[in-house]
Amino acid sequence: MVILPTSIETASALTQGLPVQLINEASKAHPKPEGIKFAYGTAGLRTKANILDSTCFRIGLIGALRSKKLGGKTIGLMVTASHNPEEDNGVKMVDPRGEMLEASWEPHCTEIANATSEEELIRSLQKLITTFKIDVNADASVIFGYDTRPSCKELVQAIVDGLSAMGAHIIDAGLKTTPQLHYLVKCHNTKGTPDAYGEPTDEGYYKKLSEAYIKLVAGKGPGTPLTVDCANGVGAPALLELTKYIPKEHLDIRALRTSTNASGALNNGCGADYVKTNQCLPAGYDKEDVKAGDRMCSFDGDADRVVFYYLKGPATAKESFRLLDGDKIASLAADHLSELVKKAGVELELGCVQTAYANGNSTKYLKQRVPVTCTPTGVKYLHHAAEKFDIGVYFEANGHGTVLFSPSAQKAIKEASPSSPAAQDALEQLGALIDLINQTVGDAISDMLLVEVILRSRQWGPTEWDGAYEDLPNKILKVNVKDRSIFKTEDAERRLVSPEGLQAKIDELVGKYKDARAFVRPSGTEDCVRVYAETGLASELSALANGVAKLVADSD
Ligand code: 16G
Ligand code: MG
Repeated sequence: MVILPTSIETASALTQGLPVQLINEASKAHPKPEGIKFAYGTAGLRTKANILDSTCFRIGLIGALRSKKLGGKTIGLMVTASHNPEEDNGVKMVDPRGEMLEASWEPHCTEIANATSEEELIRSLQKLITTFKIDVNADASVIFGYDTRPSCKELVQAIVDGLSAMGAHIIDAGLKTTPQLHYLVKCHNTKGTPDAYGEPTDEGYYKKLSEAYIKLVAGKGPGTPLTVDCANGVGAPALLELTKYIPKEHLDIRALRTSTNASGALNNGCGADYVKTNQCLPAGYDKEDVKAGDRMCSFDGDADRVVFYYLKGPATAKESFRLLDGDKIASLAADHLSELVKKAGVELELGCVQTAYANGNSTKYLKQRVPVTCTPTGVKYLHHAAEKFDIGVYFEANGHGTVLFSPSAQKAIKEASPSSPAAQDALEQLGALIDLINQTVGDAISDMLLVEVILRSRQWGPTEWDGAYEDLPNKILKVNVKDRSIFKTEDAERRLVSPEGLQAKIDELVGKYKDARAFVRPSGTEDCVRVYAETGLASELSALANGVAKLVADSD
């Protein structure tokens, strides 16, 4: 007779190998600050760096368990707070294919980060182990990277302490952009397989991108300079390294805001978020000899976002500034890739994924050309929706995005027999684009190269690119509320279901303006509620945005 273990017996058997003693001891060196509530959100765990030590230690523990759950596959941990101020920091987990942590683990990360004592910490770890039936005795491998923030060193030590307590194999990737870390995770896990993504080294990353780029721009004549604002962050050394692999005639970079050691400089008056939010040049650019028509772009603090822009008049005039944001990158990429697919004569469906923040006119433009879907904010949602297409172009308006080629699309492109030299050329270009684009996550460097390739191949400057459609005037406002968790949304964050009655009031207000749209959602990274408004008439924008913000504030 076979005696099946009861669930309690199964649970205790599962958690038996947990090194409780080691975890307890190590945890004492990383006490949780009292009265603070952490939450694993869209960007992992992110807050002021000086209260993150215990969280990093515990994420180390969880990272090791995640790897054990997946049979020892390498998991990534990235220490960064992206575009946030320098004093913030954060940590997020990267799954084996280079994608965001599986959502069902997020509440456990939150619970474990909030355990108030060693006993509670062990209990919450045991709960994770039994919920996901983790073999604690399995091997674990974790790679971590970090950005240029001064707080990273100590936080990384906390992670290492967590990983060591669990006996994980640790790979220190050092200073990295977030997308480089995603790349490395995928490379480690696919090495030696038919799906090998690339060499799991820095050199492998730069070689893969630069070789594909050179293939795509070869013979297209010398390029014109591109000014890059590196946000005084980790994108600066990465960009500098990349330029060593690409001759200047192919990529002529003028790197600005590269002070990674200057205290307080990170994201300060510069970077993709500053430029997108304020819809203006990085501070001080008017003294940087930038001229009308120059191509410029800005990375964010961890180089996973990029926005482009140019001036159509003098730098000193605010109205000269023209933003080419994530929506404009999506339209450029979708148009170019659709054209190549058509020329190549392969049957592939290309679709676009946006969020509610996409400018109404970009959605209109794209919908006339390709299928478009809308998801909630956050890369994990867009990424998964993009996987449903053969070629999925996804971009948030803030410049975070990439293009995914499904395995079958990659196969079709590789194996197609071209019917003409033009088809052959299109297939070769698609093949190189598959390598140029970092398909694990949005990557400022890779996206920047993609834009450069498309502009070069069309002989376009920023003005021609900008001509696709005219952005509707738009604004994002921040409203501080007592409790943002009461703001609940539906329909990909385009409508509020709670607080009751607020959506009806917003609808009524929006109805008073021409071609207007507005929505309200709780931020996933800051303690506030965000209001987005767009109107057909620029003169009406502030009235609508402020009006909606007031409705939110009054409902509090
Ligand atoms: C995070 C998200 C980004 C999103 C932003 C919204 C990832 C990797 N990053 O930075 O995609 O646009 O949050 O911030 O998912 P919010 O919720 O504060 O508006
Ligand atoms: Mg970022």
